[in-house]
Amino acid sequence: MLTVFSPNHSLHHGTELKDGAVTPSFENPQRAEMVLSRVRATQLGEIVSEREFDRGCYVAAHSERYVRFLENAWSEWEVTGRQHDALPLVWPVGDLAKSQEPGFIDGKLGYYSMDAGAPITAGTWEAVRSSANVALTAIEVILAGAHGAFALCRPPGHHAAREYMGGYCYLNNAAIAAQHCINQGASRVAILDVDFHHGNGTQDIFYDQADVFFASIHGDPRMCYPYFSGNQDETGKGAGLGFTANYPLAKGTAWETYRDALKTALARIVEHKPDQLIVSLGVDTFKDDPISHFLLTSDDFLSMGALIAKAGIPTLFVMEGGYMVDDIGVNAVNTLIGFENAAQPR
Ligand code: Q9C
Ligand code: ZN
Repeated sequence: MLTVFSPNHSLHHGTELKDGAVTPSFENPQRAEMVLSRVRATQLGEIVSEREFDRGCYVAAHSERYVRFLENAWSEWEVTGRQHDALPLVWPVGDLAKSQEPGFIDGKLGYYSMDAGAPITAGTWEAVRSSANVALTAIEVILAGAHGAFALCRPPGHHAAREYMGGYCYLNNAAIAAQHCINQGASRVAILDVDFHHGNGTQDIFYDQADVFFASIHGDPRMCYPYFSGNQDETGKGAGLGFTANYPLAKGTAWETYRDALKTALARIVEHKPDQLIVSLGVDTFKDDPISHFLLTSDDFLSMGALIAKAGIPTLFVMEGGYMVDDIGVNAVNTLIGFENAAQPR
């Protein structure tokens, strides 16, 4: 299977607030390097660089003004004389209607975010747009006839909605790839999100669309981040009603229970008859993940890949979360190897 990778990911390295203290983000550059080394060590296949796409491809999944905000945020922050990462500190919740964009960067940061988990740094935009280009380059390989491909994206994307960042995510790489398929003529696409956290951003982007089916398996939002979405009764709205499916699972879930949810989600996906499947591949479902609460083993990711292959749909894997750096390479690549070993050639 072909892997698309950009060294530009390392331009983004930020901090986060953990238990009230500023610490280096769990979402660090070493993550992508560990996955890349494992792709090489296992000889998964060719590794290629991303190519350029125009911003219209990003605007297919986000608003124009949000993309402009991401592009300009660091320079607007920097001219105010601050050097540390730009983090939001105020949000327009409840009746503080989001009627107009603030004129000042501190207001914009809150206006365009769901939490303080997506720091803007000097290299963030360059890394973010390269990550989206990695996903777009890889989906074009699928559109050209490959049965599988791997977009080694960093930063991740699934918490980023049409108009906000959060949870280490800025542009939604999986959503951008999915909408690219539709814009290139696909009738239907499915996105399967196996990251431990609910893919709230992807859900937001496609919530009222019938052409992109979204299924997410994740920690129950009553106990797990992002807390405010991912319940079973969220199934889409308008034309999109019935085209979103959520499978919240309790903390402590291990493979057997996870597998049943995965089979159910895949059956729904097959029913949708998608031309392409995009997997938001977070491996923070791993038993030793430092910020998550499922109990999957490295071998379970082989089984996960095999089950996904059985759906028989051309599949793009897009890297999302996974914070146990020592094992992230094995876990991500095991999913791909499991898929490859079970896939039927087209
Ligand atoms: N104690 C992704 O996996 N912090 N983002 C949660 C829980 C934010 C995860 C803290 C986690 C964001 C792409
Ligand atoms: Zn996650």
